[in-house]
Amino acid sequence: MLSIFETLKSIAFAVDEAIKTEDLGYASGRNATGDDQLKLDVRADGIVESILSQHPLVYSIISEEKEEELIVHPDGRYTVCYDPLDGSSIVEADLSVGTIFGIYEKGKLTGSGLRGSAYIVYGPRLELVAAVRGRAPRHYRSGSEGLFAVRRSLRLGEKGKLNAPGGTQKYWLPEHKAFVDSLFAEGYRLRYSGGMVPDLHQILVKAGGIFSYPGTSDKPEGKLRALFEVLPFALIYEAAGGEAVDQRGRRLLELVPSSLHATTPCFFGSSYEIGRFKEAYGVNDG
Ligand code: P6P
Repeated sequence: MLSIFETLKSIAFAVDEAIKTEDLGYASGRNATGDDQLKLDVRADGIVESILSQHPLVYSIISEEKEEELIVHPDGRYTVCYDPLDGSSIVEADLSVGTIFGIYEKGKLTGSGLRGSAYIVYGPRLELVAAVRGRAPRHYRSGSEGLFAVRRSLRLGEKGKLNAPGGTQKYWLPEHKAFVDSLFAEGYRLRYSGGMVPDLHQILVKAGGIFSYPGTSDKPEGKLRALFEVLPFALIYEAAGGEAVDQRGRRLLELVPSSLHATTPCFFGSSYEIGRFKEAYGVNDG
């Protein structure tokens, strides 16, 4: 599986170039979830597909931008689910965005079938974080030493200072608003850009805090897609010593998504903040 991570570096370089040069207008189509597609979404999806589909260990690839699974190597071992450019709509504001990968055992598209995950951050620097289940995430940073030359492990502390509350506040459930406000009353800092990858990356790099995208009255099952976005980050957060749960306090890595493009409420963070979430929602350990 580690050799699949190697291909992500060439994906990172190619998508980073596309972000800097592609037209930011809309393409003609919509993705599988019904979102309008930007030309950049289509371009990034094509780059990921063309590079990943060459790797012999990859049995199939499933893109957030497409409805169906694409079988690429019948003898392959893994299915890679990916979001080619998460947060693409904020590129127009020149904010950081990312690509997210989940590497699942062939035919096991569930939390327990996830073997490894990774994400790329297209920001002031090109960064990559990758984790094999149960081992600390590795953080690769680019700079004067070269592309992804600097490496370190990522570890979450018991408690942080950052609060990244997603979703439209008008549609939050009362218990969620009370929870978010209680953290701000404790002095937590608001850190939310609307880009899942940089928002979750910041909490990991700053070693603590919480990111939440709850079920809301307009989106009871949340907005973020389980296979492409939520489960890959759940593996990374648990591997960094944090927790990743749904709105009933259940581990997201025990989730069995109901469909390829199913969404789920999600809470990622250090253990103190997840404990506070469980108190506020009146849930125990799932
Ligand atoms: P909201 C981007 O569209 C995205 O899928 C994630 O990157 C981000 O965390 C979320 O949506 C933002 O959604 O409803 O808070 O604007």
